[in-house]
Amino acid sequence: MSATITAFERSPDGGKGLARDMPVRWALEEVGQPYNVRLLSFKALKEPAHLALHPFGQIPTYEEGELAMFESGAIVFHIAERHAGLLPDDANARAHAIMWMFAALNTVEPPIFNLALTKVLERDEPWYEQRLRFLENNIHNRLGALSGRLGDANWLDGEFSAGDLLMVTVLRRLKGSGMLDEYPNLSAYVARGEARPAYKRAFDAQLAVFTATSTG
Ligand code: GTB
Repeated sequence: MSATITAFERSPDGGKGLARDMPVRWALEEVGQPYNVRLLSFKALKEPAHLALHPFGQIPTYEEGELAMFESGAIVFHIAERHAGLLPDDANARAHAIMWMFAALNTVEPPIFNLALTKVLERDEPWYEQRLRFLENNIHNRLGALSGRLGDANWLDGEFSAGDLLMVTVLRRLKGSGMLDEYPNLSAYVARGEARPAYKRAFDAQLAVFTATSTG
């Protein structure tokens, strides 16, 4: 039975693949699993039917038979554990791939996410510029370290893994900020992720939703 995920009926990102159904779609495409998508309005996110699946009233969710899950990272991990292609068989290499999944979400993403939030919500605060510099500095610290670790390798730890899938997803949020440009190997890493056929299928699928709901 195909899994069903939830996504925005009309994503505020304009189809740029920044909403968090994107890593779930990408993971499913990487492992060759078909899936259904249930589209939700912002209003429907906070209604009882959806809150029963997701206590915080967000997307994405993932339903597969009796199993219902939320949290994109946990969903990607579940998909990677159930199907070949996103986690190595060797126990230590697998542990490393999982470590990079957590590093992407727990160590690299927070300052990137906070910068985006600050730019939207805190622009009128007297300390806005100071906060911006602080977060940009934090991001540069992370990017510098990540860039050093990646070096001239294609992926973070051997073959492409769920760790790379989440790291590329997180770094994509910086596109347009110019911050990635200072790290050519990270820019190339993101481009390599985006060039994967599975990524392209996932991106096109979420863009098709946006296009259909914007013109329809
Ligand atoms: N930790 C959770 C996960 O990873 O699954 C976070 C889920 C989450 O933040 N979901 C957001 C949501 O449902 C959508 S993705 N928000 C509605 C709400 O909270 O009421 C976050 C997001 C939203 C918009 C853009 N954008 O426009 O670029 C990018 C990312």
